[in-house]
Amino acid sequence: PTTIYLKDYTPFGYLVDSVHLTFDLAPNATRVTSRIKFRPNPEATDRTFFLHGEELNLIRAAIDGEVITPEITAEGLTATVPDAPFIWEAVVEIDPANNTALEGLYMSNGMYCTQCEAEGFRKITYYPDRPDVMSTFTVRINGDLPVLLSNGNPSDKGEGWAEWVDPWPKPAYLFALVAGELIAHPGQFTTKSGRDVELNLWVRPGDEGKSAFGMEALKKSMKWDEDVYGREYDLDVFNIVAVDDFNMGAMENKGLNIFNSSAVLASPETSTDANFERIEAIIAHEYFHNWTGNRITCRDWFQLCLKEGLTVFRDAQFTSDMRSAPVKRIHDAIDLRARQFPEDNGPLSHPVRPESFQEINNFYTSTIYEKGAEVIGMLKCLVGDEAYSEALDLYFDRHDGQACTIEDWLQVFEETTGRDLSQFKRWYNQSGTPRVSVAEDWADGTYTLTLSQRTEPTPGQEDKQPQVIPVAVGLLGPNGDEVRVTKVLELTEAEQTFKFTGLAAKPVPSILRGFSAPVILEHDSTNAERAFLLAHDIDPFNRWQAGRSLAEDTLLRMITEEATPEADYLDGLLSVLRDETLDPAYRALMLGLPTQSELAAALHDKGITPDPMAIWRAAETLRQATAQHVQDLLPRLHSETLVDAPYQPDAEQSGKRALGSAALALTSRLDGGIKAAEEYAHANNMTQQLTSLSCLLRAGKGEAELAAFYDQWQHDRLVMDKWFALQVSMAGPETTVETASKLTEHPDFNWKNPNRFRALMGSLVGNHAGFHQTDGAGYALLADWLIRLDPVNPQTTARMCSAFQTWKRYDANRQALIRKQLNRIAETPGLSRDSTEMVSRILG
Ligand code: DPP
Ligand code: ZN
Repeated sequence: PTTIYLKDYTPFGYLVDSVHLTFDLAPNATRVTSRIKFRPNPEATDRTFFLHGEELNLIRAAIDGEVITPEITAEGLTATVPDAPFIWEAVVEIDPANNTALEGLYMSNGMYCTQCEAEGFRKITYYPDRPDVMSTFTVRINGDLPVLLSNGNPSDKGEGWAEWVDPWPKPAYLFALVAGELIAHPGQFTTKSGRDVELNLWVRPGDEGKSAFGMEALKKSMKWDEDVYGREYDLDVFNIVAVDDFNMGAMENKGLNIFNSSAVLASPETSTDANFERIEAIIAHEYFHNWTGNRITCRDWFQLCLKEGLTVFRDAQFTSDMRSAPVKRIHDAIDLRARQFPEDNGPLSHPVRPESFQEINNFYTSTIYEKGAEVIGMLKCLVGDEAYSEALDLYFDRHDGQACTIEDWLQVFEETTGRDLSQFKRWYNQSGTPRVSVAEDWADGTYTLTLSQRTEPTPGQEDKQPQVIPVAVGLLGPNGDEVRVTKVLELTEAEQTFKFTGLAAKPVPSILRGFSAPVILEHDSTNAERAFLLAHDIDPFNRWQAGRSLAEDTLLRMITEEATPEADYLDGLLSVLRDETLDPAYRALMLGLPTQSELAAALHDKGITPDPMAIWRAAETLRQATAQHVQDLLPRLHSETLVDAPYQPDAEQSGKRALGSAALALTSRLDGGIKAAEEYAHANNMTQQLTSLSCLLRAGKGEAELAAFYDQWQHDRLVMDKWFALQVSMAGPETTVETASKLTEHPDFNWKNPNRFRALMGSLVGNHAGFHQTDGAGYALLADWLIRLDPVNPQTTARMCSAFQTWKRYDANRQALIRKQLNRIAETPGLSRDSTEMVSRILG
C-alpha cells in the first residue's frame, strides 16, 4: 500500500464551479449521471486531470459534449482536457445493494443512503474526491420511493423524483442522498435573524416513537450555537435520518445529517440515560459541524482535527451547559484515559495532526477527536475566554467558505493575542502523552513546586521536545481551607520551579485542577494527602481525582503486595456518599474504579507485568469490601435516589438513577441479587431494566430475566445490541470467551451490522480478564471474526484491530499468542488496506 504524506500536499489542477448529479436508483444498477464544470486552477502548477473513482462501471464519458475514452485504473481515471473551462460528463453504474462496506451509496433495510467521509464519494462517481475541492451541488433523484433527500434546499419534485440544490460550496465528502420509506418527525426553528427553518428527523416505520428526543436536542443545539458562538443556520431545511447499518456514529453532511440509529433513536423504554446523553451530544456535534467542518472545512485529511477536535470541544461545552459541567469533565477524563492514553502510548500512537497515512479511515481516532479537543481546551485556558471568543470570530470571518489548515487556526490566535504559539504547536505535531512529575519543598513560609515533563518515544518520534502545559494549581491549608486560589502555571521547560510565598503552614497542593492538560500526573503524594483532598478540595475534578488515585493506589497494592483494601479509601468514600449536598451523579462517579485495562497500564509503567486475573481479583475484592463498608448507608442511598416523577433523561434524574444503580450493584454483592430481581420485576425504563439485569448476571443469576428480556425486545435491534453486549460484559473471566463464542451462533447475531458486531466483539475486548484468558482463546475468537468481516466491511474490521494495541504490556506467553493472531490476520489473502495498515502498525 502507498503512504501519503502531508509534506507532499499540492492543490488540484482544476477548480469546480458546479456539480449536477442525476441518480436513477435501482438496487443493483443505480445510474449516476454527472455534469461538472471545471476550469484550470490558477494556483496550481500540475495540470494532470485525474478523477478518483473506485468500483464504478463507466458507461460513458464526455468532455464538452465529445465522447472520450479515459485511462482507467482501480483508483480512478486520467483524461486529456482543454486548457480552458470545460464540462465533464459521465454516466456510471453502481451496485448499492451489494455495498457491504457501507462507504459510498449503499442500502440498509431497503433504504438507500450514503457515507462519503472520508473517501466514499469516489464510489459514487468520478470526481476529485479531496476536501479542498469545493463546489455547489444540484442533485436530481429518480426513484420509486416516497422520500427522496439530498443536501441543501428542495427545489422541485414530482411523482418518483425530487431535485435538491445546495447553494453552499462543499467538498464531496459532505455529499448525501437518502431514499426510502421514511416517516418524519417534524420541527421548526427560527434563527436569530428571523429565518424559518423546517426540521425533520426521518425514521423507518416502527421507530416513530423514538424521534422526539433527537428533535429537541437539535433545537437546543441550534439555539446554543447562536448564543455561544454567534453561529446561525444557513439553509431552509435541516434533515436528520436514522440508519441501522452505519460505520460511524453519525455524519454531518450539509443539511442532511445521517445518523447511526443508535446515535439518534431514543425512548425511555428502550434507551438508557447514558444513551440519551450521548444522543444529545452527537446531535449537537453533527449540527455544530455546519460551521466547524462544513462552512470551514479541512484542506486535506491531515487536518482532520481542525474540524473534529474543535467540534468535540464545542459539543463538550454544550453538554456542560445542558447538564453538569464537573460531571461532564470527569466523564471526558475517564474516557480519554480509557481510550486515548492507550493509543498515545502504544504502537498506534500518532500526532493530533498526523504526517502520513495509508488509509485515512484509520485516523478517525480518539487522538484526533478527544486529544484534539483537549488541545483546544488548553489553548482557551492559556489565552483566556475573551481572547478565545475573539479568535473564533476572526476564524469564522476570515475562513468562511475555505478549506483550512492548523496553521490558519493558530494564526487567528496569534493575531488576536499577540502570543507566539510555535511551542504550543507541538501539541499538534508531537505524539505521546506527556508525563508531568511533581517535587515539593517547604521552607520559611515558601512552598516550592517543581514540575518536570517528559514524553516517552513513540513510533517515528524518538526525541520529544518540551510542550506548553497549563497546570492549574490551588493550595489548601491544614484545616482544609483554600489558601491559594487556582492559578494556571505554564510549564514550558523540561523542568520548572514555581514558588508560593507568605504561607503560614505547609499547604497541600491540588494539582492539575479541572484536568487542565491531557497528561499523566506523577505525584507521589501520600494516601493521607489524597484523603485530605477527597474531603476538602473545592475543585470538583480534583476531589474526584483524589478518590480515584486512592482507589488506584489501593488496587495496585492489593495486586502487588497482597495488601488489604485501604481504610483511607473506604472511609473517604463513605463520607462522600453520605454527603447529600453533593450531586448524586458526582457521588456515583466517586464509586467508579479505574478500568482493569488502566490498572494493567499502570503496572506496566512500574515495570511489573500485569496479570489480568490478579487485577480482576483485586477489583472484585475491593468492590466486595466497599459493599460491606458502606452497607448501612445503602438503604438510604436507595430511598434518596428514588425518582417519583415521570421519566426524564435530564441530568437530575439520570444522576439519581446513576447513584441508585451504583448502590444496587453494591447491594447485590451482599444479598445475592434479591433486590436486583425485585427492581427488574418493577422496572419501567431501560436504565433500570439494564442495571438490575446486569447486577443479576454479575451475581450469577438472572437466567430467567435474560430470556424474558429477549422475548420482550427481540423485535428491537438497538435493544438486542444491549442484550448481546450485556452477557459478554457481565460474564466472569472463565466464561467470557465461551459466552461470546456461543452468542456468535445465535440467529440474531447479524455480524454484518456494525452495531451488532461491535456489541459482541467490543464487549469481549472490554472484558479485560476474559479477553486475556491464558490459553489465547479470546484472541483467536476475535481474530476469526476480524478475518471474516474484513472482506465485508474493512473499516469496522480495521478499527477493531486496535483491541490488540496493548499487547506488549503482557507476559511473553500472551504476547506470543497475540502475535500469532496478528500474523494470521496479516497473512490473510486479500486483506484490506485498512486492516493491513492497522495490523502492521500494531506489530511494529
Ligand atoms: N461523522 C464523523 C463525525 O462527525 C466524521 N465527521 O465526527
Ligand atoms: Zn465530527
